[in-house]
Amino acid sequence: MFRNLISPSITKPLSAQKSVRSFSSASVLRQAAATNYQHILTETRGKVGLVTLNRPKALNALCNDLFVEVNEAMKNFDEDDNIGAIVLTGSEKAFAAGADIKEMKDNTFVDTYKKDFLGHWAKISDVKKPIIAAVNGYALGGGCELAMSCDIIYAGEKAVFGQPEINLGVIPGAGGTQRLVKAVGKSRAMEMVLSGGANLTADEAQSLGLVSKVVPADQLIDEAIKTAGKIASKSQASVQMGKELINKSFEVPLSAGLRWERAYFQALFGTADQKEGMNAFAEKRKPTFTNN
Ligand code: CO8
Repeated sequence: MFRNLISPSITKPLSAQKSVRSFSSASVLRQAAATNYQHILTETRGKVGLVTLNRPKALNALCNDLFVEVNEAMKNFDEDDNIGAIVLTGSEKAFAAGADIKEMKDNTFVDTYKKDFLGHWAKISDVKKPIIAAVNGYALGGGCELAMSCDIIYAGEKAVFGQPEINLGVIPGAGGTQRLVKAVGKSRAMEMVLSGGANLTADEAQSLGLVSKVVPADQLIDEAIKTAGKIASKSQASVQMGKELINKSFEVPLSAGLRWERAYFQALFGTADQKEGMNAFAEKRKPTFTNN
């Protein structure tokens, strides 16, 4: 059964309903949304969808149900024409302290392999709209990987990025050996993944290119929403093609990537937004994009 409390095009499962929850600075909309999800909060701010991981007692450890909810919220925002970008955040203490260790500790190899354990984490990569991860506090293990699955990372001053899985007798499973290398280089990625330490501070993460902006913790969400709002004001086809192409640069050789880029650039001349954008420039006015 589904019900819509926030945005006309957003539906939330009542099955995940939680009865009592207290909020410090949450908005009314956020509280309404929290009654429908058990482990996350959702709200809209203008054209921006905000997803907040909300499992504070476990430092937002990414249990299976939490990730199911994240995927559903992301899908709903992705399908909502009124939303142009998404922000994903956690609490001031933890963006997420990793996959839920207690939930998975007794798993067997055969089960995890046969059921593709945590394979659904990859669904976040199917989201076409840009996602900004606003990271305060711990982003460890799967938490760091979740942030890296997003398109832009903003960090609060006390954010900590690390891949401690080796301390548990395993390795990263959702990008820690792949995306991290591309963001911070081989040596630091090796050090982090193999020693389970060498965590990155927010400033280090920024200087290495993992993070694009560091701000005081209490300003983080507003900063992320501001940038997301700016992105959401552009033509959605252009934004989504830009995201797709940048991600493609990790997958394909340069010549193929450049060919894709040129083809998409040329295709955009078939949109009303291209006419509006270029006419507005010529007429010295601001463009009004209609996503057509
Ligand atoms: N899983 C489950 N519970 C957790 C987790 C976690 N990852 N992290 C913290 N918690 C719980 C603690 O057990 C504790 O619960 P309780 O109060 O019931 O004892 C509560 O959160 C608070 O934690 P602490 O008391 O430990 O808080 P501290 O401030 O002392 O320490 C730390 C904070 C440093 C973050 C510490 O909690 C910690 O080291 N956590 C584990 C970090 C970690 O190892 N993360 C990696 C997990 S493995 C992983 O992410 C693999 C991802 C693979 C993805 C594959 C996809 C296909």
